[in-house]
Amino acid sequence: MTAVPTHCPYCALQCATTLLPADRPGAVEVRPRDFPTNRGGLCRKGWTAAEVLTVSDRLTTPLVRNADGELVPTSWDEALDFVADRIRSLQASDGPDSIAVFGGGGLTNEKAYALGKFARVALRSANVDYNGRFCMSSAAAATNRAFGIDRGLPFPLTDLGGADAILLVGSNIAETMPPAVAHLQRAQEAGGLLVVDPRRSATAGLTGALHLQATPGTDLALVLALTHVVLQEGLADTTYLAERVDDADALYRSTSAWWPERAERVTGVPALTIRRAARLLAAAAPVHGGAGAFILTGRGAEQHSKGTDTVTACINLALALGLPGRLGSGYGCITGQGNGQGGREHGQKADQLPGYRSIADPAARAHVAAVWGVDPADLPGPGKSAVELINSLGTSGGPRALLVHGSNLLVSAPNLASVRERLAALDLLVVADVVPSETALLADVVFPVTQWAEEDGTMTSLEGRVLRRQAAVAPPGEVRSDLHVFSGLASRLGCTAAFSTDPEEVFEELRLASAGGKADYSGITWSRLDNEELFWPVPAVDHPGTPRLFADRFGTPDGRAHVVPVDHRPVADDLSGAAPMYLVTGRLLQHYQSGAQTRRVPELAEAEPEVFAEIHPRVAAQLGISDGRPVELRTARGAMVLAARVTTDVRPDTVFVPFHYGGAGAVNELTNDVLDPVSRMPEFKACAVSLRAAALPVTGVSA
Ligand SMILES: Nc1nc2c(c(=O)[nH]1)N[C@H]1C(S)=C(S)[C@@H](COP(=O)(O)OP(=O)(O)OC[C@H]3O[C@@H](n4cnc5c(=O)[nH]c(N)nc54)[C@H](O)[C@@H]3O)O[C@H]1N2
Ligand SMILES: Nc1nc2c(c(=O)[nH]1)N[C@H]1C(S)=C(S)[C@@H](COP(=O)(O)OP(=O)(O)OC[C@H]3O[C@@H](n4cnc5c(=O)[nH]c(N)nc54)[C@H](O)[C@@H]3O)O[C@H]1N2
Ligand code: SF4
Ligand SMILES: [Mo]
Repeated sequence: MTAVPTHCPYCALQCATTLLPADRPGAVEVRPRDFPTNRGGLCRKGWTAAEVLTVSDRLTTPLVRNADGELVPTSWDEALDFVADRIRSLQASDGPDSIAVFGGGGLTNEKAYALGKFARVALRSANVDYNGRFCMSSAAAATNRAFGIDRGLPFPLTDLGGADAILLVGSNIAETMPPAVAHLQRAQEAGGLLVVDPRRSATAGLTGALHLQATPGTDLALVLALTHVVLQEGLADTTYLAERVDDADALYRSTSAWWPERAERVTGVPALTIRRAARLLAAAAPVHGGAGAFILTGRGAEQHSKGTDTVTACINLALALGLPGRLGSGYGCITGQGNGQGGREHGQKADQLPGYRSIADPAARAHVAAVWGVDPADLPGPGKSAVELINSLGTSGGPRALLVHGSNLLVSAPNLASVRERLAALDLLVVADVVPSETALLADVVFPVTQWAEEDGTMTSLEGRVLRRQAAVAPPGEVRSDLHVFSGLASRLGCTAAFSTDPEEVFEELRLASAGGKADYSGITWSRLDNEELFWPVPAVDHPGTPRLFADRFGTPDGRAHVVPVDHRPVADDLSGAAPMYLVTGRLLQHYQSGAQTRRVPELAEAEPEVFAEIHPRVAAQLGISDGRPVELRTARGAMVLAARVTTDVRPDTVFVPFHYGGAGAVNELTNDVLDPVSRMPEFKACAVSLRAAALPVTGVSA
C-alpha cells in the first residue's frame, strides 16, 4: 500500500486525509491533508478513525439467530438464502409493502442509490426511509419551499471567511466540526459572531462571540423579532426584495407583531441584545456596504416540531437583508452526517427518486424507470417517514420485516420504549453494520459490511461538493459491501434489473438516473473527481460545476425566492408543574452519533466514558445534588438515572444530555417522537422533564 488520499469517515465536513500503511493487517494511519474546508486540520475523531477498522469485536462473518436465540456465524450464501426466503413468504402473504428498508446518511452515494433502487425495484416496496429524517429534513423542507432547491450550503464553506457577521442558530460547530471554526475568524474579530444556544456551548464561548442564550424551542420567536427590527428600522434591502422575492409584504405582515420586548418575554434574550444583533447583521449586509453576512442553522434550531418554520424564519430574515444568492453572503444549513447531503439526493428518502426528484412526479418516474429498465407504473409511490415507518412496524397492515443499513436506531431514534416494542413485533430484522451495534445485536440476521477505508465511492459534503472515497486496505474476513447484500438479495428474489457490486458501475448508473434532476451528477466522473473540485449540479462532462447557487435566479418556477409566513408556537411537550424544566440533547466533541464507532475507540471512550446531565448550580443546590452525583430525569416517556455535571453553562431551566450512549445511558428513552408536520422531523431537542436527586447509583434507565 502507498499513501491513499481520502476523507474522514464521520461528519459532513469530510476533512481530507491521507492513509498510510500501518504495521498490522487491515490497519492504516491517518494523516490530515490540506483541503479548502479543513485546511490541514482534523478533530480527535478524525485522527483516531482508523481504530474502528480493527476493533476486536468487528463483524467479520454473517450471523443468523439460531433456535436458542443466539447469533451464530454462517456463510453469505446461507444468510442471503435465509433472508430471501423470508422476504418471499412475507411478500406472498402480506404484499410488497410488508418489507421495509431503513438507510443512513453515512452511506456513500453509490450505496444510498442502490438501497433506494433495491427497495423500489427488487422489493417493490414504498416503505423506505433513512436517518436523514432525524437530521436534515426540516432544513431541506424549508429550503425547498423557499428556494426550490435544497443544498445545505449553496456556497463554498470558505465564503464564510470573508463575512463580518455570522448568525449561528442552534449549531455548536466548535465541537461538531472543529476545523471549520477557522472560517469564522473574521466574524469573531469583527464582533459579528452571533450564537443562539440555550447553553454556553464551546461555540458560544468562542472569543468575540455574542451569545444569545434563548429558552429552548424559542428560536422562531427570536428570529421573527430580529426580522422585525430589520424591517422597522429601515435596514431591509428593498431593491433585492422587489427584484428577487415573490411577496415582500408577507415578510412585514408575519413579523409586525414580534417587537423585541415581546420576544424577550418568550425567549429570555434582552430586547436590547435582539436590537444589537439585528443591527450587527444588517451592517455586514451588502446593501449597507458590509463585507457580507451569513445566517446558518444547525440541529438546535431544526430538531423541533416547528423546525421547518424556524428555518423558514431564518430564510425570511436572510431575504429581508438581501443575502441569498449574493457573493459572500447567504443562508445555509450545516449538514451533519458524512454523506448527509448526497444521502438525501439519490433515493433513500420515502418521497424521492435519484437526482433529488419527487417520486410523485410522473416525468421523474418515467425518467428513472427508463434507467432502471422497469415500467413506471410498477414503481411504488411515496412511503412513510422514518418515525412513522418505525411506529408502523409489526402493526396490522404495517411492515413485518425491516432491513437496516447504516443506522443504530436503538440508540438514536426518539422514544426508545416505543422503538423497542415495534422492533420486537417484527417477523424479521436484518441489520448490515461494521460492528455489533445495539440494533445489530437485536437482529435475526447480521451482514458484516465494509467501512470507509475498505471501499471506493463518493460522498457529497456539506457544501454540495462531491468527493472521492478511496479504498486503502482489504476488508477483514468475510466482510463485503452493502452493494453485495442488495445484489445477492435482488437476484435471489428473481429481480432482473442490474445490481452491480462495483461502485464505479453504480456511479455510472447514478449519473444517468440523476441527469436532468435538481441534483444533477451526470457530468461527474470518478476521474474528473481526481483532478477537479466539483459542486453539483454538473449537467455535462464539460460543465465546471456550480460552487454557488442562486446568483441570478432561485430554483423555484418563477425564479424568485418564496416568502412563507410563519409564526411562533411552543414546544409540543411543554413545561408543567410536574415537569418544570427543558431537556435538550446534542453532541460532544469526542463521540459520533449513536457512538457505535467512537465508543469503541479507547482514547475517545476514556475521554467521555458515560452519559451525564449538565445542570445549573442553582438547580443542583435546590435538589441537593453535587457534581458527579446521581440525578433522576423523568419525562412522559421514561426515566433514567445519570451523573450530574454541575455547570453555569446551561440555563437554570434547562438540562443538557448527550445522546451518544446505548442501553441504560440512552437519553432517547426520554425524548419525544412528536413530528414536525411538514418535514416529519421528531422533536429531539426539547421536552419537559422533572429532576430529583436519586438514591440509586448511576445505572441509567430506571422503571
Ligand atoms: N462530535 C460530533 N460531531 C458531529 C456529530 C456527532 O455526533 N459528534 N454528528 C454530525 C451530525 S449527523 C450532525 S446532524 C451535526 C450536528 O451538529 P450541531 O447542530 O452543532 O449539534 P448538536 O449538538 O446536536 O446541536 C447544536 C446545539 O443546539 C443546542 N440546542 C438545543 N436545543 C436548542 C434550541 O431549542 N435552540 C437552539 N438555538 N439551540 C438548541 C444544543 O445545546 C447544542 O449546543 O454534527 C455532525 N458532527
Ligand atoms: N436525542 C437525540 N437523538 C438524535 C439526535 C440528537 O441530536 N438528539 N440526532 C439525530 C441525528 S442528527 C442523526 S444523524 C442520527 C444518527 O444516528 P444513527 O442513525 O444511529 O447514526 P450512526 O450512529 O452514525 O449509525 C450508523 C451505523 O451504521 C454503521 N455503519 C457505518 N458505515 C456503514 C456502512 O457503510 N454500511 C452500513 N450498513 N453500516 C455502516 C455504524 O457502525 C453505525 O452502527 O441520530 C439522531 N438522534
Ligand atoms: S470535523 Fe468531521 S470530518 Fe473532520 S475530522 Fe472531525 S469528524 Fe472527521
Ligand atoms: Mo445528523
